[in-house]
Amino acid sequence: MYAMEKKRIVSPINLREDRLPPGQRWISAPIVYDIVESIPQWDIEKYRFKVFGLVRNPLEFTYAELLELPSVELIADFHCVTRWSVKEIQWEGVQTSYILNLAQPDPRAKYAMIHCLEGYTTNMPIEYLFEEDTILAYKMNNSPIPLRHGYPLRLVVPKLYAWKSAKYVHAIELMEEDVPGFWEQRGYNMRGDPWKEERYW
Ligand SMILES: Nc1nc2c(c(=O)[nH]1)N[C@H]1C(S)=C(S)[C@@H](COP(=O)(O)O)O[C@H]1N2
Ligand SMILES: [Mo]
Repeated sequence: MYAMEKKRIVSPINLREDRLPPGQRWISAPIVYDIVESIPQWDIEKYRFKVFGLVRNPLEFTYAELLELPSVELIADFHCVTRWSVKEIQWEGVQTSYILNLAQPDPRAKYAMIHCLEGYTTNMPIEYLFEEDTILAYKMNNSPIPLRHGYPLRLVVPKLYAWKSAKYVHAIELMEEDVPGFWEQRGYNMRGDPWKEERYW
């Protein structure tokens, strides 16, 4: 028997002529940015990922259950608002569209808040979670995501600046109103489209 080929998604942006957003430059590897100095070694047995808020079917997964869900490989560029970009990072995980379809968003749900284990939060319009290249990744460059790059689970949203690609994700909350997350409360943009240079305010 042959193992089924994993679906491979190349972010459509990587094929565009304006692939490098305005005001950015390429560097070779992502620089670690964290709002706290040290990240604990999370207890994976106690870890849960949740979807809550305006959904008909709230969800809760163990890490082992997440690994059982249909997964994709994603190749996508990564753009930090501090003006560096990294080409073609390879991720593996579950499309957020798949998870949200299981959760069945209430029609009033228009925005999402991403909640992270160390207390970081970030908000975005719900549409970005239905993009085919938005995933909850548990692997980076063919290995489990390194601790400082977001283990055990990281949101990857190639169409937005990297501060929206939340590390150490433990929940997605769906909301009717747009509520600012950690950096958004400190002046970062509520959407953050790099091609429109939506950096601050
Ligand atoms: N949980 C969490 N996610 C986060 C951050 C953070 O401080 N905490 N920083 C963001 C910022 S500003 C950037 S640029 C990227 C950096 O990703 P890296 O640390 O994997 O290079 O993570 C984003 N996701
Ligand atoms: Mo950033």
